[in-house]
Amino acid sequence: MKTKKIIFCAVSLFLAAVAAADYNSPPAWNNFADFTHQSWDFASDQSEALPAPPDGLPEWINQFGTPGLTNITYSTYMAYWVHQYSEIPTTRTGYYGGMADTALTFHVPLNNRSANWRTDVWVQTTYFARNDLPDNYLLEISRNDSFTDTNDIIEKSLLFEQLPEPPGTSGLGLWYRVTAIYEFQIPPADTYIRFTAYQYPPDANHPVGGATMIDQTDIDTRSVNIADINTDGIVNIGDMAVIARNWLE
Ligand SMILES: [Ca+2]
Ligand SMILES: [Ca+2]
Repeated sequence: MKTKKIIFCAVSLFLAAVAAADYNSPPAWNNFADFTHQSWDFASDQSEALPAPPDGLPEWINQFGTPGLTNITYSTYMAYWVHQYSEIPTTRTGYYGGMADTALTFHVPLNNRSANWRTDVWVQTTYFARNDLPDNYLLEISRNDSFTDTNDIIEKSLLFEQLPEPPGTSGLGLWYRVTAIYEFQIPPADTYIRFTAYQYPPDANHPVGGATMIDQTDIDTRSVNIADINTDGIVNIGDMAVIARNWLE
């Protein structure tokens, strides 16, 4: 019985560590063509030196150029880079936010291969935002930084999670993680990704509203040949087998 309890505690500690870790369940695209990886954890204030290259771990990998945090936007002046809020108990450090909606834009250079290829983009952001609405964020992806070119981009998956981490003392916010995968049917030379976190807005009882904190953003990409039907990174007999099994269906 005692042993079981110790094992249970060890598992709980491990799960707690996993829950607090970012770059959570990455897509493992390392062996695919044109793999890129970038993590920003905003450990220091880079707002005066944009674009800011990824500062998180694992170290960034991109053979097509230097990825960057290109833009930071707040809806009021009461937001900036913060190492840690004293009033919000969290082990997380280094984030852009404050008493305002907060938006960060990222640029990732890609390989614009021929039409026989597609490009997949995996995006994950960990953030603190209003807890009274499920749509407390906006995730946008485009070929250009004005976010007007979204042609031939398909959202393949979207996972919205509330994290088991302490809320703010005001009771107006919680920690969340959003993980999405997009497919560019025509490979672009660049992608721009913008993540917006929405604060609990000021009201009669809360004159400045709740806080936002964008704590980390991770982006992985790959190119996939459209003949790689089983998506294992190579076009070979395995893809023929998929065709054979589905022949004339
Ligand atoms: Ca951080
Ligand atoms: Ca294959």
